Amino acid sequence: MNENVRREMYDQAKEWVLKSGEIIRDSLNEQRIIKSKEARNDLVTDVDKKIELFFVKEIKRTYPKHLILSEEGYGDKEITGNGTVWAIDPIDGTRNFVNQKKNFAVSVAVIHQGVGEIGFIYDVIEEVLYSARKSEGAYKNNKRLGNLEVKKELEEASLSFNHELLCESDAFDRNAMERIANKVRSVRSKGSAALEIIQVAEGLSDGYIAKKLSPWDVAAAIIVLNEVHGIATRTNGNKINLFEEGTIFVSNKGIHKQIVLNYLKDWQRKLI
Ligand code: 2AM
Ligand code: CA
Repeated sequence: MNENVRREMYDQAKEWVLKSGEIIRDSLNEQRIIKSKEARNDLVTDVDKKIELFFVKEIKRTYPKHLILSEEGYGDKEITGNGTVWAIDPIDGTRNFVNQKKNFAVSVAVIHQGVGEIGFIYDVIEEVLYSARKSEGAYKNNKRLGNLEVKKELEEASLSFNHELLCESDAFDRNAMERIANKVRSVRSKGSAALEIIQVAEGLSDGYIAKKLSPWDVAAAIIVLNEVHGIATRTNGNKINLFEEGTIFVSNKGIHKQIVLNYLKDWQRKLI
């Protein structure tokens, strides 16, 4: 993508992301309409839908040729990967939004010809905007994030896992998680994939391992992580196609290979 086009889209998207945060903050004291989706742990509220619709309307009005890949169904059904695609999660961490009224984020990515170009993760309650443009660095509000330290000692690492990894399934061996937990210093779980990847990008956590995440959960945060030289792959070490659902393992360069080779690679009974 041309640098000027990227900057122009970044400025436009930033305006929408900040506006979406304002709408969410204004809605915090209203009575919520909460529904469970097919998966037992998956929730959606009227705010998730309202915010997604806000983005879809603005993007379609401003960039009619762009496609939208989004969680709540207002985006496009057929995504080929060609052209410009927006991956949008109106609220990442919906359960936190409902239960805690914090620890959730708006996540917006722009992908052009399959390459992540622009990423925004907005922690709406803390009013912290993480952003990145490809090859132009990552920012926390207006402060540039430094490159990640390369830490090698697993014994000193703090990781986070998502809930699904700790449940037995025919798709993976959860003993791998127990083996990793025994090796590292601590394991946490925040409940928002986007914010957990961002914690790695900020150097506050050393890695995040999760199962079955969608493009809108991870694309924007991976774009930010790339700019600080963090690594994001599938749990078997394979490259991530930003349009596909799957597992994810993000970390700094120092521990990535050892965790994939010693703990994760043989862990999947089948690809998920
Ligand atoms: P969501 O809040 O947008 O649904 C929680 O571990 C993290 O995993 C959140 O980022 C959540 O995103 C994501 N996730 C993806 N699919 C999920 C599911 N079926 N159930 C619960 N969380 C899911
Ligand atoms: Ca969501």
